[in-house]
Amino acid sequence: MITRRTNTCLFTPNDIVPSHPDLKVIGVFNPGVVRYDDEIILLVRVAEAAKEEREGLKSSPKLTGLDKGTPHYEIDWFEVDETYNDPRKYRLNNGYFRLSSISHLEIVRLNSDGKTVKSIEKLPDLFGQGPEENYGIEDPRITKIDDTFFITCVVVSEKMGVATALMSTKDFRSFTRHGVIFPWENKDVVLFPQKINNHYWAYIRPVGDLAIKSFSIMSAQSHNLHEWGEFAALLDGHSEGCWDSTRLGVAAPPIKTKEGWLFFYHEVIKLSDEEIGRYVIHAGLADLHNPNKILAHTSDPILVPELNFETHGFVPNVIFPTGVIEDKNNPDILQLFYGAADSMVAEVSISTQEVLASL
Ligand code: MAN
Repeated sequence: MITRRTNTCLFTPNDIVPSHPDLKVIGVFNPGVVRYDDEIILLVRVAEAAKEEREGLKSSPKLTGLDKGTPHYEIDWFEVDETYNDPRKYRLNNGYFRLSSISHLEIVRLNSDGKTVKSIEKLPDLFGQGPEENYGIEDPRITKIDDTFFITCVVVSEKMGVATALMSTKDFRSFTRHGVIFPWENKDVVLFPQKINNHYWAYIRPVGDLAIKSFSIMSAQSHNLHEWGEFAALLDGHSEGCWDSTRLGVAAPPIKTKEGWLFFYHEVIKLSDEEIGRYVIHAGLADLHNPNKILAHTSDPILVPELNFETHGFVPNVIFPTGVIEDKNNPDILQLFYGAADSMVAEVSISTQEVLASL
């Protein structure tokens, strides 16, 4: 484990105004992060659930459209399999799943220290739009390539299931959608901040039903950020446990260091199929000229959920970093921004040298 130099809780669901009178905010978490002028900008995931409760039924909100920037929702009610125990989703009696909440993104501006909030803003562009996003947008990761900020995010819909889509912006006021780039079922997609050997690169984490082995972090390459190929499997889970106990996913876009591309990734440790597990954090290092070559990774986690706001919340025992920036005043310090227990957003500062020494 490495030393937490500073650790700050930034904001909680109480700081967010619901987007509709029928909904309540149950979590604000998993922020994409970037330094922009004198500020640090976070794109945060806001999860909302129906306020109303009905006996014997569970609710799942979906977006039906935006009217002058205001989202419209419909709430579906289901009888569910009561033996399935995961606050994030329900298993319906026909075997299909529905989410217990719906997410959109909001823009949070922090002062340049990354520890104090200046403003939190809703933008119509950052709600799910159209049939590929009608169950919402989740877990954004931001990468600046040349003068454009590219955002990979999970989109959920009846049409496409759980997929990863691409958006871009130059000013964090208007956003362009580029559609789904990794279809069902792909999460934890991060882009590298520059071309390597004339290609754009991404780390991705596809999953499926017929697991021959644990799911790997993979790489993919592209000429244009839209069409991806050259897939290579890179990293498998490290821990012993049940068959899918070792799900991994890259946390945030890799950071260039003299030693290689430094990246952080989560590992889900669960001892049985029934439990959600603990989300712990590892670090890895990849060759600067070939991200398929993993030079080192930690075998023991560098961060585990241990503070009260990490071990308690909507999904207990979760640290889920989705953004990393270098401290402006101290080149050795990295600030990791993470969702804690799928409930709130926090920041932890760590030393790059200490992380590299642990590899
Ligand atoms: C999944 C994703 C994340 C979430 C974690 C922890 O990996 O849905 O959005 O934060 O689980 O619950």
